[in-house]
Amino acid sequence: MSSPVPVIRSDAHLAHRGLVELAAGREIPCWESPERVTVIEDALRAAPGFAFEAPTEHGRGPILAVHDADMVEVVEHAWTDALAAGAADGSRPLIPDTYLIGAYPGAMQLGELPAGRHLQLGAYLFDTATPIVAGTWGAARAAVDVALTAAERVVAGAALAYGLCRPPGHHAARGMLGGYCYFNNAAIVAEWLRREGGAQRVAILDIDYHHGNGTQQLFWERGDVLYLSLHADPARAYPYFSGYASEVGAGEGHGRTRNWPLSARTGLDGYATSLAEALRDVEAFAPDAPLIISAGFDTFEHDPIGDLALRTDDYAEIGRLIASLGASAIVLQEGGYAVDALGANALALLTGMRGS
Ligand code: OKP
Ligand code: ZN
Repeated sequence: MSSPVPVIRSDAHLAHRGLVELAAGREIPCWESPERVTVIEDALRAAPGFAFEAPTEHGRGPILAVHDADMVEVVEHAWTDALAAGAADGSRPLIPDTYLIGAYPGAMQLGELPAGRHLQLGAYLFDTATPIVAGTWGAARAAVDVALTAAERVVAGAALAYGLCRPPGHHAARGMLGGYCYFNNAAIVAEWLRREGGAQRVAILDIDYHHGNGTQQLFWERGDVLYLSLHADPARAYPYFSGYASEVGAGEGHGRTRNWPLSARTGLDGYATSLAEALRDVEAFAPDAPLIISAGFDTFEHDPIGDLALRTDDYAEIGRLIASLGASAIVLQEGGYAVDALGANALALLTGMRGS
């Protein structure tokens, strides 16, 4: 019997509850709910072979190694600035009404932002699905600590560790927030392995339904971090503007980004074909650090915001295929919104990865 798989989890996320998001002009309850990770933790606790641990604090340093300090301050202070300015009564999430898109400046040199961090939010967000509430800063900080603590367990010798991150991270870029994401947990771990872990080459495999535009942006010109993503074709699926197969990185990062856009209703066969290509890329890159997996279960056949067709048992097979690399791995939770199936799906992936 192999040693238990460390599962790093925190209750700090419970205070991050966004209330509403907009879908086709309608106000709907946030898909990205606290229950998502509660059900995963419950399912793993009911199964043998997992050891549950709280994260240790790593401070802001690893976050600031990846994200703009001004953006981090907006996440920290937007809520209290809004209350202090009387711009919010604390009963509803902050969702900006005005966004600083790339076309705004044209040839103008714009250099100033309003002082209130709640008013700066629209300069960093790229969608309306990423609300700020009182508990957001604490939850986003804890998710980073969860990810880094999982990484530490693997660096210390565990073959596999699972960081039950919430909020997720892969849509957060250097100076951009969105897609339920504030800080890019996987990218922070990759950078931390480079700076603190002595690694020269780090690979991130993203198996969430959505393209990890944030992770791709962060490592676009980097030769030392391989970013591979399987996801719904952005021609029909969020985030729409990135994730096409033609995107392969630039400069020293040329060829170190690869994307596999998938058709609607892709099941295990089609998925495994693309995954095999990605795994060959990992092997050719020969990382000298644990493999980082951005793990989303929104590829599930019944996911409410996805349209792929993976089944619960398929996650075990995907886990076995990844494990066939023989590399140690840090699995970090990203998306997945079919709450009733999330526990079984996470258990299946981890069971496949650990080999029993
Ligand atoms: C976060 B993660 C679809 C709207 C999608 C945001 C999705 C964020 C997904 N109609 N809105 O990658 O699971
Ligand atoms: Zn997703």
